[in-house]
Amino acid sequence: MISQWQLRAAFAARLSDMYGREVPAYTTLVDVSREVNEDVLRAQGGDAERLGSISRVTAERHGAIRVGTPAELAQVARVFGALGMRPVGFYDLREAAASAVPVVSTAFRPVDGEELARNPFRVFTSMLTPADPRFFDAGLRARLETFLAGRELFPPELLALADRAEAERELPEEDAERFLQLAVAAFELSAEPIDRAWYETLERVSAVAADIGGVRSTHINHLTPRVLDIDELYRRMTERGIEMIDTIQGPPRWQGPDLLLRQTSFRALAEPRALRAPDGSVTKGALRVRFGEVEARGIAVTREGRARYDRLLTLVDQQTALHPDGGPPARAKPGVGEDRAELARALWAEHIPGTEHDLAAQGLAYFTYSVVPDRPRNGSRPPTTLTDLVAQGWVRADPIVYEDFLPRSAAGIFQSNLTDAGSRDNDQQGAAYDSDWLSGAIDREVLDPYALYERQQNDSLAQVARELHLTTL
Ligand code: OOG
Ligand code: NI
Repeated sequence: MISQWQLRAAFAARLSDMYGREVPAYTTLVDVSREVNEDVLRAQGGDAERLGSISRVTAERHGAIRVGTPAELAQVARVFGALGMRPVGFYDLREAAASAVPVVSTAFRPVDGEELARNPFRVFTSMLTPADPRFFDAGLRARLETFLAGRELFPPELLALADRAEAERELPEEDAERFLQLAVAAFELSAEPIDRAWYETLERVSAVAADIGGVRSTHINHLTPRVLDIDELYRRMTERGIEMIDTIQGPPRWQGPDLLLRQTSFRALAEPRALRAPDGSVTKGALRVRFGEVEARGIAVTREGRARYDRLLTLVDQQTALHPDGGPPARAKPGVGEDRAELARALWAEHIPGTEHDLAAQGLAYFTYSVVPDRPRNGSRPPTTLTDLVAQGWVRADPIVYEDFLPRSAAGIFQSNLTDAGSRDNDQQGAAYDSDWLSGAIDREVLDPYALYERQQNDSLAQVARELHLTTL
Protein backbone atom coordinates (compact mmCIF):
# COMPACT_ATOMS: atom_id res chain seq x y z
CA MET A 1 0.00 0.00 0.00
CA ILE A 2 1.17 3.51 -0.81
CA SER A 3 0.13 6.06 1.80
CA GLN A 4 -0.98 9.61 1.05
CA TRP A 5 2.30 11.19 2.02
CA GLN A 6 4.21 8.73 -0.17
CA LEU A 7 1.88 9.59 -3.05
CA ARG A 8 2.47 13.28 -2.39
CA ALA A 9 6.26 12.90 -2.29
CA ALA A 10 6.25 10.76 -5.45
CA PHE A 11 3.97 13.21 -7.26
CA ALA A 12 6.19 16.17 -6.34
CA ALA A 13 9.31 14.31 -7.50
CA ARG A 14 7.76 13.22 -10.81
CA LEU A 15 6.33 16.63 -11.50
CA SER A 16 9.81 18.03 -10.90
CA ASP A 17 11.34 15.57 -13.41
CA MET A 18 8.67 16.42 -15.96
CA TYR A 19 9.07 20.17 -15.50
CA GLY A 20 12.85 19.86 -15.75
CA ARG A 21 12.42 18.19 -19.15
CA GLU A 22 9.95 20.86 -20.30
CA VAL A 23 11.79 23.89 -18.89
CA PRO A 24 15.55 23.22 -18.68
CA ALA A 25 16.25 26.51 -16.84
CA TYR A 26 14.28 25.04 -13.93
CA THR A 27 16.95 22.35 -13.60
CA THR A 28 19.63 25.03 -13.38
CA LEU A 29 17.65 26.72 -10.63
CA VAL A 30 17.34 23.47 -8.69
CA ASP A 31 21.08 22.80 -9.08
CA VAL A 32 22.08 26.27 -7.92
CA SER A 33 19.62 26.06 -5.00
CA ARG A 34 21.17 22.78 -3.91
CA GLU A 35 24.67 24.27 -4.06
CA VAL A 36 23.61 27.29 -2.01
CA ASN A 37 21.89 25.06 0.56
CA GLU A 38 24.98 22.88 0.92
CA ASP A 39 27.16 25.95 1.40
CA VAL A 40 24.83 27.42 4.03
CA LEU A 41 24.74 24.12 5.87
CA ARG A 42 28.54 23.95 5.84
CA ALA A 43 28.85 27.51 7.09
CA GLN A 44 26.11 27.46 9.73
CA GLY A 45 25.84 23.82 10.77
CA GLY A 46 22.72 22.96 12.77
CA ASP A 47 21.47 26.57 12.76
CA ALA A 48 20.75 26.20 9.03
CA GLU A 49 18.07 23.65 9.94
CA ARG A 50 16.20 25.84 12.40
CA LEU A 51 13.29 26.18 9.95
CA GLY A 52 13.22 22.64 8.62
CA SER A 53 15.62 19.73 8.19
CA ILE A 54 17.92 19.87 5.21
CA SER A 55 16.19 16.82 3.73
CA ARG A 56 12.83 18.57 3.93
CA VAL A 57 14.21 21.77 2.44
CA THR A 58 16.02 19.96 -0.38
CA ALA A 59 12.87 18.11 -1.46
CA GLU A 60 10.60 21.10 -0.86
CA ARG A 61 8.73 22.54 -3.84
CA HIS A 62 5.69 24.61 -4.53
CA GLY A 63 3.94 24.55 -7.85
CA ALA A 64 1.46 26.93 -9.43
CA ILE A 65 -1.49 26.05 -11.61
CA ARG A 66 -4.37 28.07 -13.03
CA VAL A 67 -7.89 26.90 -13.82
CA GLY A 68 -11.00 28.47 -15.27
CA THR A 69 -14.10 27.58 -13.26
CA PRO A 70 -15.27 26.56 -9.78
CA ALA A 71 -16.06 23.10 -11.20
CA GLU A 72 -12.47 22.72 -12.38
CA LEU A 73 -11.18 23.97 -9.03
CA ALA A 74 -13.37 21.40 -7.27
CA GLN A 75 -11.70 18.69 -9.37
CA VAL A 76 -8.25 20.04 -8.53
CA ALA A 77 -9.28 19.80 -4.86
CA ARG A 78 -10.06 16.09 -5.36
CA VAL A 79 -6.70 15.39 -7.05
CA PHE A 80 -4.79 17.16 -4.27
CA GLY A 81 -7.12 15.72 -1.62
CA ALA A 82 -5.74 12.33 -2.67
CA LEU A 83 -2.28 13.60 -1.72
CA GLY A 84 -3.41 14.83 1.71
CA MET A 85 -3.42 18.47 0.60
CA ARG A 86 -6.21 20.84 1.67
CA PRO A 87 -7.14 24.32 0.48
CA VAL A 88 -5.59 26.93 2.79
CA GLY A 89 -5.99 30.70 2.52
CA PHE A 90 -7.76 32.99 0.08
CA TYR A 91 -5.76 35.37 -2.10
CA ASP A 92 -7.46 38.03 -4.18
CA LEU A 93 -4.97 38.96 -6.86
CA ARG A 94 -7.44 41.31 -8.52
CA GLU A 95 -6.78 43.63 -5.59
CA ALA A 96 -3.15 43.01 -4.72
CA ALA A 97 -0.97 45.95 -5.83
CA ALA A 98 -1.90 47.77 -9.03
CA SER A 99 -2.30 44.47 -10.78
CA ALA A 100 -4.73 43.51 -13.48
CA VAL A 101 -4.71 39.80 -12.83
CA PRO A 102 -8.27 38.47 -13.06
CA VAL A 103 -7.90 35.55 -10.64
CA VAL A 104 -8.60 34.55 -7.06
CA SER A 105 -6.44 31.85 -5.50
CA THR A 106 -5.92 29.38 -2.70
CA ALA A 107 -3.06 27.01 -1.90
CA PHE A 108 -3.37 23.26 -1.47
CA ARG A 109 -1.01 21.89 1.15
CA PRO A 110 -0.68 19.42 4.01
CA VAL A 111 -1.81 20.96 7.28
CA ASP A 112 -0.47 19.01 10.20
CA GLY A 113 3.08 19.22 11.48
CA GLU A 114 4.02 15.60 10.90
CA GLU A 115 2.70 15.62 7.34
CA LEU A 116 4.52 18.85 6.58
CA ALA A 117 7.75 17.41 7.93
CA ARG A 118 7.35 14.33 5.70
CA ASN A 119 6.77 16.35 2.56
CA PRO A 120 5.45 19.91 2.48
CA PHE A 121 4.53 20.00 -1.24
CA ARG A 122 2.05 22.80 -1.94
CA VAL A 123 0.37 24.19 -5.03
CA PHE A 124 -0.72 27.80 -5.46
CA THR A 125 -3.93 27.44 -7.43
CA SER A 126 -5.63 30.31 -9.21
CA MET A 127 -9.09 30.48 -10.72
CA LEU A 128 -10.17 32.89 -13.42
CA THR A 129 -12.94 35.38 -12.57
CA PRO A 130 -15.05 35.74 -15.75
CA ALA A 131 -17.86 37.26 -13.67
CA ASP A 132 -15.76 40.33 -12.87
CA PRO A 133 -17.00 43.08 -15.21
CA ARG A 134 -13.82 45.09 -14.69
CA PHE A 135 -12.09 42.55 -16.92
CA PHE A 136 -14.76 40.84 -19.02
CA ASP A 137 -17.80 42.38 -20.70
CA ALA A 138 -20.98 40.31 -20.93
CA GLY A 139 -20.24 39.03 -24.43
CA LEU A 140 -16.69 37.90 -23.67
CA ARG A 141 -17.80 36.40 -20.37
CA ALA A 142 -20.42 34.28 -22.15
CA ARG A 143 -17.94 33.07 -24.78
CA LEU A 144 -15.35 32.30 -22.13
CA GLU A 145 -17.77 30.37 -19.94
CA THR A 146 -18.97 28.32 -22.90
CA PHE A 147 -15.38 27.54 -23.89
CA LEU A 148 -14.46 26.49 -20.35
CA ALA A 149 -17.60 24.37 -19.90
CA GLY A 150 -16.64 22.38 -22.99
CA ARG A 151 -13.19 21.24 -21.89
CA GLU A 152 -12.01 18.43 -19.64
CA LEU A 153 -8.86 18.97 -17.60
CA PHE A 154 -8.87 15.73 -15.64
CA PRO A 155 -9.90 12.32 -17.01
CA PRO A 156 -12.65 10.54 -15.03
CA GLU A 157 -10.28 7.65 -14.24
CA LEU A 158 -7.91 10.06 -12.47
CA LEU A 159 -10.72 11.58 -10.42
CA ALA A 160 -12.06 8.14 -9.44
CA LEU A 161 -8.61 7.05 -8.25
CA ALA A 162 -8.22 10.36 -6.42
CA ASP A 163 -11.50 9.89 -4.56
CA ARG A 164 -10.44 6.42 -3.51
CA ALA A 165 -7.03 7.58 -2.29
CA GLU A 166 -8.65 10.35 -0.29
CA ALA A 167 -11.29 8.10 1.28
CA GLU A 168 -8.93 5.23 2.08
CA ARG A 169 -5.85 7.41 2.69
CA GLU A 170 -3.76 5.04 0.58
CA LEU A 171 -3.74 3.15 -2.72
CA PRO A 172 -2.50 -0.30 -3.72
CA GLU A 173 0.79 -0.06 -5.59
CA GLU A 174 -0.61 -0.60 -9.07
CA ASP A 175 -3.38 1.96 -8.65
CA ALA A 176 -0.92 4.40 -7.14
CA GLU A 177 1.27 4.08 -10.22
CA ARG A 178 -1.69 4.70 -12.52
CA PHE A 179 -2.84 7.66 -10.43
CA LEU A 180 0.62 9.23 -10.53
CA GLN A 181 0.93 8.81 -14.29
CA LEU A 182 -2.46 10.37 -14.96
CA ALA A 183 -1.94 13.16 -12.45
CA VAL A 184 1.46 14.19 -13.84
CA ALA A 185 0.13 13.98 -17.42
CA ALA A 186 -2.74 16.33 -16.52
CA PHE A 187 -0.19 19.08 -15.79
CA GLU A 188 2.02 18.63 -18.86
CA LEU A 189 2.05 21.31 -21.54
CA SER A 190 -0.36 20.18 -24.26
CA ALA A 191 0.76 19.88 -27.90
CA GLU A 192 -2.79 20.57 -29.11
CA PRO A 193 -2.90 23.60 -31.45
CA ILE A 194 -4.17 26.81 -29.88
CA ASP A 195 -6.90 28.87 -31.58
CA ARG A 196 -4.84 32.01 -32.17
CA ALA A 197 -7.69 34.50 -32.60
CA TRP A 198 -9.35 33.36 -29.37
CA TYR A 199 -6.07 33.40 -27.48
CA GLU A 200 -5.36 36.94 -28.66
CA THR A 201 -8.85 38.12 -27.74
CA LEU A 202 -8.24 37.02 -24.15
CA GLU A 203 -4.68 38.33 -24.19
CA ARG A 204 -6.05 41.83 -24.70
CA VAL A 205 -7.70 41.52 -21.28
CA SER A 206 -4.76 39.77 -19.62
CA ALA A 207 -2.02 37.32 -20.57
CA VAL A 208 -3.12 35.26 -17.57
CA ALA A 209 -6.69 35.07 -18.92
CA ALA A 210 -5.29 33.79 -22.22
CA ASP A 211 -3.02 31.27 -20.52
CA ILE A 212 -6.02 29.90 -18.61
CA GLY A 213 -9.00 30.30 -20.91
CA GLY A 214 -7.30 30.29 -24.31
CA VAL A 215 -6.33 26.61 -24.24
CA ARG A 216 -8.16 23.35 -23.70
CA SER A 217 -5.95 22.01 -20.90
CA THR A 218 -4.05 23.22 -17.86
CA HIS A 219 -0.32 22.99 -17.13
CA ILE A 220 2.07 23.52 -14.33
CA ASN A 221 3.07 27.15 -14.57
CA HIS A 222 6.17 27.04 -12.39
CA LEU A 223 7.75 24.86 -9.77
CA THR A 224 9.69 26.53 -7.00
CA PRO A 225 12.57 25.11 -4.98
CA ARG A 226 13.36 26.41 -1.50
CA VAL A 227 16.72 27.95 -0.76
CA LEU A 228 18.37 28.90 2.52
CA ASP A 229 20.04 32.09 1.21
CA ILE A 230 18.01 33.73 -1.54
CA ASP A 231 20.34 36.75 -1.90
CA GLU A 232 23.24 34.40 -2.67
CA LEU A 233 21.05 32.43 -5.07
CA TYR A 234 20.11 35.66 -6.85
CA ARG A 235 23.79 36.56 -7.24
CA ARG A 236 24.77 33.14 -8.57
CA MET A 237 21.91 32.99 -11.10
CA THR A 238 22.80 36.49 -12.33
CA GLU A 239 26.44 35.40 -12.66
CA ARG A 240 25.31 32.55 -14.88
CA GLY A 241 23.72 35.08 -17.19
CA ILE A 242 20.11 34.36 -16.20
CA GLU A 243 18.17 37.58 -16.03
CA MET A 244 16.21 37.73 -12.78
CA ILE A 245 13.38 40.16 -12.01
CA ASP A 246 14.51 43.39 -10.34
CA THR A 247 13.77 42.50 -6.78
CA ILE A 248 13.35 39.83 -4.18
CA GLN A 249 9.69 40.05 -3.16
CA GLY A 250 8.63 40.08 0.48
CA PRO A 251 10.56 41.17 3.58
CA PRO A 252 14.03 42.67 3.14
CA ARG A 253 17.23 40.94 4.13
CA TRP A 254 17.92 42.25 7.63
CA GLN A 255 19.75 41.38 10.82
CA GLY A 256 16.74 39.78 12.58
CA PRO A 257 15.18 36.33 12.10
CA ASP A 258 13.81 35.37 8.68
CA LEU A 259 10.07 36.01 8.61
CA LEU A 260 7.32 34.94 6.20
CA LEU A 261 8.46 34.42 2.65
CA ARG A 262 10.95 35.91 0.22
CA GLN A 263 10.66 35.06 -3.46
CA THR A 264 12.22 35.94 -6.76
CA SER A 265 11.88 34.71 -10.32
CA PHE A 266 13.14 34.85 -13.88
CA ARG A 267 11.25 34.83 -17.13
CA ALA A 268 11.27 31.55 -18.93
CA LEU A 269 12.30 31.46 -22.53
CA ALA A 270 9.65 31.33 -25.22
CA GLU A 271 8.32 27.81 -25.67
CA PRO A 272 7.18 26.42 -29.02
CA ARG A 273 3.39 26.08 -29.25
CA ALA A 274 1.26 25.09 -32.24
CA LEU A 275 -1.14 27.87 -33.27
CA ARG A 276 -4.21 27.47 -35.46
CA ALA A 277 -5.12 30.39 -37.75
CA PRO A 278 -8.74 31.29 -38.63
CA ASP A 279 -8.36 29.46 -41.98
CA GLY A 280 -7.53 26.27 -40.12
CA SER A 281 -3.82 26.18 -40.95
CA VAL A 282 -1.47 25.30 -38.12
CA THR A 283 1.80 27.16 -37.69
CA LYS A 284 4.60 26.91 -35.18
CA GLY A 285 4.49 29.81 -32.76
CA ALA A 286 6.04 30.57 -29.43
CA LEU A 287 4.59 31.72 -26.13
CA ARG A 288 6.30 32.89 -22.99
CA VAL A 289 4.10 31.92 -20.09
CA ARG A 290 6.15 29.73 -17.83
CA PHE A 291 8.97 30.86 -15.62
CA GLY A 292 11.30 29.94 -12.81
CA GLU A 293 10.87 31.00 -9.21
CA VAL A 294 12.76 30.37 -6.00
CA GLU A 295 11.88 31.11 -2.39
CA ALA A 296 13.23 31.34 1.13
CA ARG A 297 10.88 30.64 4.02
CA GLY A 298 10.87 32.24 7.45
CA ILE A 299 8.80 32.19 10.62
CA ALA A 300 4.99 32.39 10.47
CA VAL A 301 3.69 35.64 11.95
CA THR A 302 0.49 36.24 13.90
CA ARG A 303 -2.30 38.53 12.64
CA GLU A 304 -0.67 41.33 14.56
CA GLY A 305 2.74 40.55 13.09
CA ARG A 306 1.21 40.51 9.65
CA ALA A 307 -0.55 43.83 10.16
CA ARG A 308 2.81 45.30 11.10
CA TYR A 309 4.41 43.82 7.97
CA ASP A 310 1.66 45.23 5.76
CA ARG A 311 2.02 48.67 7.37
CA LEU A 312 5.76 48.62 6.76
CA LEU A 313 5.23 47.72 3.09
CA THR A 314 2.96 50.74 2.72
CA LEU A 315 5.54 52.94 4.43
CA VAL A 316 8.26 51.69 2.09
CA ASP A 317 5.99 52.40 -0.90
CA GLN A 318 5.23 55.91 0.31
CA GLN A 319 8.80 56.81 1.04
CA THR A 320 10.08 55.30 -2.20
CA ALA A 321 7.49 57.36 -4.09
CA LEU A 322 8.87 60.50 -2.42
CA HIS A 323 12.35 59.81 -3.82
CA PRO A 324 11.66 58.16 -7.16
CA ASP A 325 15.16 58.83 -8.45
CA GLY A 326 16.99 57.01 -5.72
CA GLY A 327 17.11 58.93 -2.48
CA PRO A 328 19.44 61.65 -1.24
CA PRO A 329 22.05 62.66 -3.85
CA ALA A 330 24.98 62.25 -1.45
CA ARG A 331 24.62 58.49 -1.47
CA ALA A 332 26.63 56.31 -3.86
CA LYS A 333 24.54 55.06 -6.74
CA PRO A 334 23.01 51.75 -5.70
CA GLY A 335 21.86 48.89 -7.95
CA VAL A 336 18.29 48.39 -9.11
CA GLY A 337 15.94 48.04 -6.17
CA GLU A 338 18.77 48.64 -3.71
CA ASP A 339 17.36 51.89 -2.34
CA ARG A 340 14.07 50.30 -1.63
CA ALA A 341 15.76 47.35 0.07
CA GLU A 342 17.90 49.63 2.20
CA LEU A 343 14.91 51.69 3.25
CA ALA A 344 12.97 48.53 4.07
CA ARG A 345 15.87 47.22 6.14
CA ALA A 346 16.00 50.41 8.17
CA LEU A 347 12.24 50.43 8.78
CA TRP A 348 12.24 46.80 9.80
CA ALA A 349 15.03 47.33 12.28
CA GLU A 350 13.00 50.16 13.76
CA HIS A 351 9.61 48.40 13.94
CA ILE A 352 10.21 44.65 14.22
CA PRO A 353 11.93 42.95 17.16
CA GLY A 354 15.25 41.48 16.10
CA THR A 355 15.15 38.25 18.12
CA GLU A 356 12.91 35.18 18.22
CA HIS A 357 12.53 35.76 21.94
CA ASP A 358 11.07 39.24 21.50
CA LEU A 359 8.88 38.18 18.58
CA ALA A 360 7.35 35.53 20.83
CA ALA A 361 7.06 37.79 23.86
CA GLN A 362 5.24 40.45 21.82
CA GLY A 363 2.90 37.91 20.21
CA LEU A 364 4.13 38.69 16.70
CA ALA A 365 5.18 35.22 15.53
CA TYR A 366 4.27 31.57 16.13
CA PHE A 367 6.33 28.99 17.98
CA THR A 368 5.92 25.47 19.24
CA TYR A 369 6.95 24.85 22.83
CA SER A 370 8.35 21.68 24.33
CA VAL A 371 9.69 20.58 27.70
CA VAL A 372 13.48 20.41 27.69
CA PRO A 373 14.13 16.71 28.38
CA ASP A 374 17.60 16.75 29.91
CA ARG A 375 17.20 19.70 32.22
CA PRO A 376 18.96 18.92 35.55
CA ARG A 377 16.28 18.22 38.16
CA ASN A 378 16.87 19.79 41.53
CA GLY A 379 13.45 19.17 42.95
CA SER A 380 12.23 22.72 42.40
CA ARG A 381 8.74 23.38 41.01
CA PRO A 382 8.55 24.85 37.52
CA PRO A 383 7.53 28.51 37.26
CA THR A 384 4.00 29.05 36.02
CA THR A 385 4.39 31.54 33.21
CA LEU A 386 5.64 30.72 29.76
CA THR A 387 8.18 33.53 29.80
CA ASP A 388 9.74 32.20 33.02
CA LEU A 389 9.63 28.61 31.83
CA VAL A 390 11.58 29.56 28.71
CA ALA A 391 13.92 31.97 30.52
CA GLN A 392 14.78 29.38 33.20
CA GLY A 393 15.43 26.63 30.67
CA TRP A 394 12.43 24.40 31.41
CA VAL A 395 10.87 24.86 28.03
CA ARG A 396 12.25 25.56 24.57
CA ALA A 397 10.59 27.51 21.79
CA ASP A 398 10.98 26.48 18.16
CA PRO A 399 9.75 28.73 15.37
CA ILE A 400 6.87 27.55 13.15
CA VAL A 401 7.78 27.92 9.51
CA TYR A 402 5.49 29.97 7.26
CA GLU A 403 3.79 27.49 4.91
CA ASP A 404 1.66 29.93 2.92
CA PHE A 405 1.97 32.72 0.38
CA LEU A 406 1.82 36.53 0.23
CA PRO A 407 -0.76 38.10 -2.10
CA ARG A 408 1.35 41.07 -2.95
CA SER A 409 4.41 38.96 -3.77
CA ALA A 410 2.20 36.64 -5.79
CA ALA A 411 0.85 39.60 -7.77
CA GLY A 412 4.44 40.76 -8.26
CA ILE A 413 5.44 37.30 -9.51
CA PHE A 414 2.48 37.22 -11.94
CA GLN A 415 3.19 40.78 -13.05
CA SER A 416 6.91 40.55 -13.47
CA ASN A 417 6.44 37.79 -15.97
CA LEU A 418 3.86 39.48 -18.17
CA THR A 419 4.88 41.63 -21.10
CA ASP A 420 1.64 43.55 -21.07
CA ALA A 421 -0.14 45.04 -18.07
CA GLY A 422 -3.53 43.99 -19.45
CA SER A 423 -6.61 46.08 -18.94
CA ARG A 424 -8.99 46.66 -16.08
CA ASP A 425 -11.98 48.98 -16.21
CA ASN A 426 -11.93 50.62 -12.79
CA ASP A 427 -15.28 52.36 -13.28
CA GLN A 428 -17.00 49.03 -12.82
CA GLN A 429 -17.76 47.42 -9.47
CA GLY A 430 -15.73 44.20 -9.02
CA ALA A 431 -17.52 40.87 -8.57
CA ALA A 432 -17.46 39.69 -4.95
CA TYR A 433 -15.36 36.62 -4.21
CA ASP A 434 -14.12 35.66 -0.77
CA SER A 435 -13.02 32.68 1.23
CA ASP A 436 -16.59 31.59 2.05
CA TRP A 437 -17.62 31.87 -1.56
CA LEU A 438 -14.66 29.70 -2.54
CA SER A 439 -15.48 27.11 0.13
CA GLY A 440 -19.02 26.87 -1.22
CA ALA A 441 -17.85 26.69 -4.83
CA ILE A 442 -15.57 23.71 -4.22
CA ASP A 443 -17.65 22.22 -1.42
CA ARG A 444 -14.67 22.06 0.93
CA GLU A 445 -13.73 24.39 3.70
CA VAL A 446 -10.97 26.79 2.71
CA LEU A 447 -8.93 26.80 5.90
CA ASP A 448 -7.66 29.88 7.68
CA PRO A 449 -3.85 29.77 7.87
CA TYR A 450 -3.74 31.74 11.14
CA ALA A 451 -6.06 29.21 12.78
CA LEU A 452 -3.72 26.40 11.71
CA TYR A 453 -0.60 28.03 13.14
CA GLU A 454 -2.42 28.99 16.29
CA ARG A 455 -3.67 25.47 16.82
CA GLN A 456 -0.17 24.10 16.38
CA GLN A 457 1.13 26.57 18.97
CA ASN A 458 -1.74 25.91 21.39
CA ASP A 459 -1.45 22.14 21.10
CA SER A 460 2.22 22.37 22.03
CA LEU A 461 1.40 24.58 25.03
CA ALA A 462 -1.26 22.14 26.22
CA GLN A 463 1.29 19.31 26.00
CA VAL A 464 3.84 21.32 28.04
CA ALA A 465 1.18 22.07 30.66
CA ARG A 466 0.31 18.37 30.93
CA GLU A 467 3.92 17.28 31.25
CA LEU A 468 4.72 19.85 33.91
CA HIS A 469 1.39 19.43 35.71
CA LEU A 470 0.45 23.07 35.25
CA THR A 471 -3.22 23.93 34.94
CA THR A 472 -2.90 26.55 32.23
CA LEU A 473 -0.30 28.29 30.17
C1 OOG B 1 1.03 32.10 -9.40
C2 OOG B 1 1.83 33.27 -8.87
C3 OOG B 1 1.95 33.23 -7.36
C4 OOG B 1 3.72 32.62 -5.65
O1 OOG B 1 4.66 31.88 -5.34
O2 OOG B 1 3.44 33.62 -5.00
C5 OOG B 1 2.95 32.27 -6.85
C6 OOG B 1 0.99 31.98 -10.88
O3 OOG B 1 1.81 32.59 -11.58
O4 OOG B 1 0.11 31.23 -11.35
O5 OOG B 1 3.20 31.21 -7.36
NI1 NI C 1 5.12 30.59 -6.95
